[in-house]
Amino acid sequence: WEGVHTGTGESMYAGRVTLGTSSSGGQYTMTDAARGNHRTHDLNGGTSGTGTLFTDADDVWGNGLPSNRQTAGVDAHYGAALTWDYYKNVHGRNGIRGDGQAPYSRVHYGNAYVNAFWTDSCFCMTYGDGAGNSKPLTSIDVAAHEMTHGLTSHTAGLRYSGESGGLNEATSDIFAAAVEFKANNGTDVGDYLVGEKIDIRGNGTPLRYMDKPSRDGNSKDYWYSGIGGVDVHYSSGPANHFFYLLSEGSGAKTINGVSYDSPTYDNKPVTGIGIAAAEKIWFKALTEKMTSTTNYAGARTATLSAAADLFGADSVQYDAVAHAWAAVNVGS
Ligand code: ASN
Ligand code: ZN
Repeated sequence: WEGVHTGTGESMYAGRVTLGTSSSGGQYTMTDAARGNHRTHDLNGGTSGTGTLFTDADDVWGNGLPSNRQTAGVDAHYGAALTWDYYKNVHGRNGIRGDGQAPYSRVHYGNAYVNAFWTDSCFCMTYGDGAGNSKPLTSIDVAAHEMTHGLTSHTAGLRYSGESGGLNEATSDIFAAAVEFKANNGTDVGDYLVGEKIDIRGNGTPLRYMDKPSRDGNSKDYWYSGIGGVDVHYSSGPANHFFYLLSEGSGAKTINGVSYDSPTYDNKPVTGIGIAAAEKIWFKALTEKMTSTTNYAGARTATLSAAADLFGADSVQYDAVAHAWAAVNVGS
């Protein structure tokens, strides 16, 4: 009776989903054998250790409500699966470490904890339940953001401070958006917003906006000398803005029902090349060109080099990379 199974989950953020599960010892476990044995654990309010692996008698998990302990597990497990599939199917990468092994996920961290995070030392992602207005921190884009910190750590290794820290954060936001577009499962269509479903401020606004990062009140739209001194979640702004412009171009646009209006530093328009080309360029730059100390100027060089490798130095994609960086005041 041991084996690989497909369970059913009632998630909080994506409706009814299928889950990779396993059976052992007469019960099902949240162990995704088809995706590097990604496991989801219940920390049950703890703040350290592995907690307990979620188990279930009938392979039907959660009920869509946070009061059911399994529900947060369903969303975390599903978000990790989508992210695994994204890196495999879009970029040909077998796991964020490239070795076929998945990290594991921990939910119900602490008491009313309003954050989620990646930890290198446990090779794991951790999610809080939120507090007050904010909902559990287990939406698809948040899961993809955290798991991508693991990819960055095992590739470029962008140091988490200064300009490289902003690029590290932007990388997580960029692939969070890319995973969401790829998931496009009806309840979670793609957008260039980060954490919109968590409702962390209780007024329906997302954590971050990629078309014009300053919409959050803190993030920077454009590079400037000294940007390395601000919080990495704000110095990520120019790179998020670059990725939006490279994908979609400047000006007003509505995508999947969400309205954007992306400005440029020099007020010159930028024409986008589509997210499918843009995500290939960022991935190649991250995994083959950037290092732990790459700054904004280095990210420009890395993405230009990646675009030249992928599309040629005389391609529209290469020119668009140069134009999108100029539009966020990097290079000329
Ligand atoms: N949720 C945050 C992040 O992944 C946690 C942190 O500040 N590192 O960026
Ligand atoms: Zn982050």
